[in-house]
Formats: sequence, structure tokens, C-alpha cells
Amino acid sequence: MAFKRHTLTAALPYANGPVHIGHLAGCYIPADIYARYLRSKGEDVVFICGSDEHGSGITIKAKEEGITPQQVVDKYHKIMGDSFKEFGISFDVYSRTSAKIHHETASDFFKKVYDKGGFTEQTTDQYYDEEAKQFLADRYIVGTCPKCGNENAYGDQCEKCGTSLNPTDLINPHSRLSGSKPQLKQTKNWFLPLDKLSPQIREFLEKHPEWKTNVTGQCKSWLDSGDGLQPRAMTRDLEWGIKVPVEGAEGKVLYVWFDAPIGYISATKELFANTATPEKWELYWKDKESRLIHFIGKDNIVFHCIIFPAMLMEHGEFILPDNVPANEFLNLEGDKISTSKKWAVWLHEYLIDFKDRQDVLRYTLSANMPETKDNDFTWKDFQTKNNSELADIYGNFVNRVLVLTNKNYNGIVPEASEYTKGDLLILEEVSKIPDAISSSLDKFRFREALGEMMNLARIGNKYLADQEPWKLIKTDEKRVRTIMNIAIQIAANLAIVCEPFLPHTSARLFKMLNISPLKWAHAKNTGNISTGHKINENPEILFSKIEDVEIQVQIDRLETIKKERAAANVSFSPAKPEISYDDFAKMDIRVGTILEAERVPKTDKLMKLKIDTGLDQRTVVSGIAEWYTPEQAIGKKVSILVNLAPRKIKNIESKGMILMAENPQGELSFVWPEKDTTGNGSIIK
Ligand code: B3M
Ligand code: ZN
Repeated sequence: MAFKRHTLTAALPYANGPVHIGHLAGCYIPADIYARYLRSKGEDVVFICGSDEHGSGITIKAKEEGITPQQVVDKYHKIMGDSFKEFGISFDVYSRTSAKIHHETASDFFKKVYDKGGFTEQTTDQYYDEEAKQFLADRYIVGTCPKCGNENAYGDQCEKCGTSLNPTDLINPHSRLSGSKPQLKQTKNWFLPLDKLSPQIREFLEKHPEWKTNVTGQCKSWLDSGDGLQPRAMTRDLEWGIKVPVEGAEGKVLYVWFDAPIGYISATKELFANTATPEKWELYWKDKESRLIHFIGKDNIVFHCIIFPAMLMEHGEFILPDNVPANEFLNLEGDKISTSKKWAVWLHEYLIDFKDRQDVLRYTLSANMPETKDNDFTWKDFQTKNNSELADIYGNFVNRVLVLTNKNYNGIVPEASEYTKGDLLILEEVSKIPDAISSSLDKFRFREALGEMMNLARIGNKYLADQEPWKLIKTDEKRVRTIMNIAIQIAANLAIVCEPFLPHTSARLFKMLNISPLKWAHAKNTGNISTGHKINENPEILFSKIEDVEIQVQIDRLETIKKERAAANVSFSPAKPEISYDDFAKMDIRVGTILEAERVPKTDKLMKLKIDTGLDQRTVVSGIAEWYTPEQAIGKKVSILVNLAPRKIKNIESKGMILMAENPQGELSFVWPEKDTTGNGSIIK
């Protein structure tokens, strides 16, 4: 179906910290590329975002910083908004959920669903912190994930395995406010009956076989999980948030994941609020010919593909998302990005070290976008992308075009006379580029699209390198005119098609070519710049090289963070209670050698070992697989407790246990005798 207009949303970031490269790569860059591309094609687009200013993340941050939640959101709303602007993220509106218009919109939404009987009222046992005198919803409570065993799972989600949770699912829960063990206490809340809506949700999802497989996969596992979808509370016993607008709800606010996605609607209202047509927002949310697309990271999939659509269904007046092209996560130098561990590259800090190089980061993050799986950002790769791709190919081509035109023709675009066969082939290739990019972007394949854009630069660069106009000028000046005309046309087209990806560069290139920015359709032409047009006299270098020392500074900074973290983590567990020699003497510990080793399938940690103990050869299952490969383990001498009662581990009979030394970071290493002469079977006592 052809759509008349596009409502593009990018996840509303929590206003409790600055924006980092993970945010950009996961959501804001793809959304921005797409928005710019559609605008260039002349489509009707609104691109919506704003700060998510409710939820426990905000109040917990306020507690940490010793300021009020309002001060937290004011501070970060500004920092985030500035970063987005700096990096050219072209939101049509960047609103915030503390805005009056949002409080009203979210309240009205709730009220409407409530009046229609769309919620179920339930009194349930919820955890309560007696010390802090507060119910502990969502991120106020941590405990062990029942699915994967992560000890730091939150009350709403385990960040390790992605499972969505309720506080009562947590094993060994404790309060993040006081650290105490919470008590269950009854309270009334309003629930969205996802169980009842399940057939409708399934039907909606089945209408979209074109969605990315990582997205569909998560939705399926939700729908098909053991008990299927469960009712989910849309209100919370908290103070910070939007008051629940019904009677008997004093002291309760809307669940942050209820109000936040409605923020997309409020922001659209805000966009048109002070125009001649304030009601125009409705077109983007109610007209069936509007296409709603949510750009998000993978941790937000369930909220955008199941819960928000269910809310919209219950409300009844709004369109449903047509696509949710969620990305996976970006890692930094091999480790998960983490604000609390300071393992990130923050945009405002990047700009201090790499002033005016926004597009280099946009390029690197687009090239490494975690589209189908988690991906890694490394500083070395960043340098290579800049030096070998942007500078050597794109920048080199543009610079040659501009410098030669100025030098040979005083900046006046020369006339193309006769095209060679080769020229015609090049022009044909050039005119095909925009469709190739479109075809990738239409499928949300941003990396592929970026590659096609760079192909155009490559074509141009190679054309000049092959034709060598700087040499030819001495013998065949007429031919050089044609070559330069073609090269200038390629540069103009490059300025058009790179705009979604590298908006700052595009603007600079148009300026150097001395033409007003052209739109997408022009990129199929190969004669956008007329003969006789005068380009700008002083071409600037678009991409200068990044030196090793600049990269080393960044790598060193991360190393320091790692070291600080390791130092802060050195906390040995206290000594155990005293035992007698007899207690110790019960243990029969021997020297052994690992003969065979293989990973236990479907586990991360376990390895099956065959060990020569001097007494016998036996099988032991050991949790060393995170620290040793089977190849490294084979041949190693170890200490083994041989008289431990056999145990079945993953259906393998494990006889005995090898001793490992564990450092405060949890890293394991073998314990063995120092002398080679201490062979298998030697007694450790
Ligand atoms: N604030 C979650 C996040 O930053 C959340 C997105 C809301 S989108 C409606 O991961
Ligand atoms: Zn988990």
C-alpha cells in the first residue's frame, strides 16, 4: 500500500544521562537517515522524539545526585537535546514528557480506555519497602532473574537475557532504596488485559511478515512463552509521574511505559500547536494512509510491538505501527556499553576531542550499525574508516574535482563535448546509484545503503585516477573538459545521496559547488551542474586524517577506566570460620593432568574434562569454559579433589572437582605444583 505521509518516531531517551554512541547507532542515526531520505524524496514526514522524564531511572538518579527529579530532567533534557542537534539528528520536534501537553494527552488516553472498560482493576501483592515507605515497582527492586540467573535483574526486566519481568518473579528480591528485603503488601492497580488482547495482537503481528527477523523473533517468543501474555499493570504506587486521572487512585501515577509512547502523540501535537493548523497532528496518528514507524533498540521491542499496539487497540482512534525496525546493541571495544561502568563514548565528550567531525562518527556508526546482531565500535576502526574511506576516497575525489576546476578553468564548469564509451558506462553506473540506495533503505538496510553511497565516491575517485586529467591537460585539453564536467556532475550527485548519512558534509559540498541543495530525484540525472557555472574558489578539506596519537588518547582513556574499575572491584570475601585439621584431612587432593577437554553443549561455562589422577582416569565437569579453551586446557596439570561424591551435571557424571584460584574479577586459573617432578597422583596436603 502506498502511504501519503510518514510518522517516524525515535525512542524517547530517559533524561537521566547524556547520549552515547550506543544510542546513536541503535536508534537515532537509522531514524535520521530514514527521515532525511524520505524528505529528500519529497515525502510528507514528521520525525518525532523527546525526553522520557518519568520512571524510576529518573528518581534514582535524583537520589544519587542529591537533587530533585525535576532538576535531573531539566539538566539532561538540555544536554541530550544539544547533542542530537550537534549530530544533525533532524527531529521535527524534540519534546519532553514533563510537558503540560503530554500530561494532558496521557491522562486523556488513560481516561478514555478506562471509561471504555479497557482496564481490569486488580488488588495484588506488591513489594513494599518498610524503611523507605514505598512500593517497589520496576527498577526500584533487584533480584535474581528466574530465567538466566543474573543476580542484578530489575523488577521490570533482566538486562542480561532481555526477559521482561514482574517484581514478584525475582528470586531473592531486595530494595534499591534501602537494600532491605521487601514485604508483600496489597495494593490496587489498573491492568491492561494483554491475555485477552492476545488474539488481536497475534493477528496484528501476523500481518507483518516483512518485519526484521530479530523483531519478529522476540514478539513470537513473547506470545508463545509458557503462559502467553499476562495482564500488565499500567499504574504504579509512586509520586513521580502523571497522576492517575480516576477516582480512588490517590498516590498513584501512570506506569512510565504507559505514558512514554503516548509521548510520541503529544510531541506531534506540540509540533503543530502554534501553527495555523493545530489539528493537523491528527492526520499523522489517525489517517489510515499515514505510516507509523518506530525506531528503537532491541530492549524496547516488546513495548513497541506488543504493549503500545495493545494500548492503541484499546483506545481505538489511532493507527498501529507499520514497522518497528529495531536494532541490536553496539559494544565498545568488545565490552557492553554501560553508563554506570563509564564504558561509553559520550557525544558531548567526543566533540571536545573531534571538533567538527560529527559526520565521521555518523559514518562509522552507520557502517557498524548493529542491524541484525550486536556489533562492535573500536577506535582503530574509527580511524581506518576516516583515513582510508572518507579521506582517501570521498575527500580525495572531491578535492581533486574542486582544485582542478579552479586551477584549470578558474572555477568555471567546462563543457563536455564527446563522451567516450567508457564515459557513457560511468554515467550509467552513476545514475543507478540512487535506486540502489533506495532499495536498501526501503528495507532498513542502512549499512548496505551506506556502501552504495560510498560506491559513488569510489566511482568518481577511480574515474579521475584512470583518466589522469592532471597529465592529460598538457596534451589534450579538450578531452580534459569532458572529464572534468563528468567529475563535477558526480560530485554534485554525491552531495545529494550522501545527505541522509553525512548531512554536514553534504551541506559543505553543495556550498563548495556553489549550488543550492538538490533533492533525491536529481541524483538520477548526470547533468545537474550547467556548463559555465562558477564553483566556490576556496575548497576546504572535507576529511583530514586522524593521527595515531589522537586514537591512542581515546584507547588510553578506556584503559584507565578499566583499571579503575578493576581496582575498585578488589574486595576479597572475608575469611571463613575456623576448622580443625581433621576437617581438612578428610579431603583427598591429588595432582592430575587434563587428557581431554570439550565444551558442554548449550552452556557458557561448563567443560567436560578427562583427567589422569595417577589413581585412574576419570570425567570431571568444570566451570572453566569462560576462561580456557579446550585446546588451552588439554595437557595442563591441575589439583583435583578425588574423594568428592560423584554428581550429575548436565547429565554427565562428574567424579571429583578440580581446584581453581579465583581473583576478585571472577577470573579462574588452574592451581598446580611448581616442580615438574611432582607427577600425577601426588598428594596435596
Ligand atoms: N525511555 C527506554 C530507553 O531509553 C525508554 C524508551 C521510551 S520510548 C517510548 O531504553
Ligand atoms: Zn535473565
